[in-house]
Amino acid sequence: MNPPRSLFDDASHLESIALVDAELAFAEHFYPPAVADDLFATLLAQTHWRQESIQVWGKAHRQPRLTAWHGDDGSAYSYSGIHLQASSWTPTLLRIRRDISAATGHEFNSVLLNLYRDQQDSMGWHSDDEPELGRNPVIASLSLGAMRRFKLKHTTRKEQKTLALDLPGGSLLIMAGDTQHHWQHGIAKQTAPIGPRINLTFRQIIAAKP
Ligand SMILES: O=C(O)CCC(=O)C(=O)O
Ligand SMILES: [Mn+2]
Repeated sequence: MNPPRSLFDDASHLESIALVDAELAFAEHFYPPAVADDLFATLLAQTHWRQESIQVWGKAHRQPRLTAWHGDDGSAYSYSGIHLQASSWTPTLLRIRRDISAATGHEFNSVLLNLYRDQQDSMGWHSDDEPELGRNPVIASLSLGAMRRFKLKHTTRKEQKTLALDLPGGSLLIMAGDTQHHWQHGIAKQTAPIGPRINLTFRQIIAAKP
């Protein structure tokens, strides 16, 4: 039997990013530009994008982006009062999942797609720490389309500077280990006009909610 491949030791150009209380790896050119552009166009056109409403203090707010959730049959996911039933895998999503699994040695049974239509779309500070993801989830985040700035801030150690990572189309960011216990991440709105960006976060849901 082959030993499991390390997250940071493979031929996929993933390089470790040093950050306390976190395990991060980044490949700026996981896909070459032509492939990334193709995947972006296909996903933009073929995805059934929805604008969900989340509950904050009992009040419904429309999310400032569009989303879609795909995964293995029967998988479901909940956050901020949204319950998403997975749509099935498409050939494009299966292809990306296969490439990311080959590069990381990790399996993923679901993917959340986010479409940031322009500079006004965003994602607030959060950790991906839902119980369904298990204790130390490996989350693989592929970016396509326009480059946006992804920020990470430590939740308790104020001396830790916020880390800003520009995520260009075709880049892959892996968050693993105890990253989700100590850091929040998000994508802020920006003033400079920018075109659409799609982000896919591949996740492994370990248990169905009762
Ligand atoms: O768009 C991104 O880069 C981040 C997406 C994200 O954090 C999420 O889907 O949980
Ligand atoms: Mn996240």
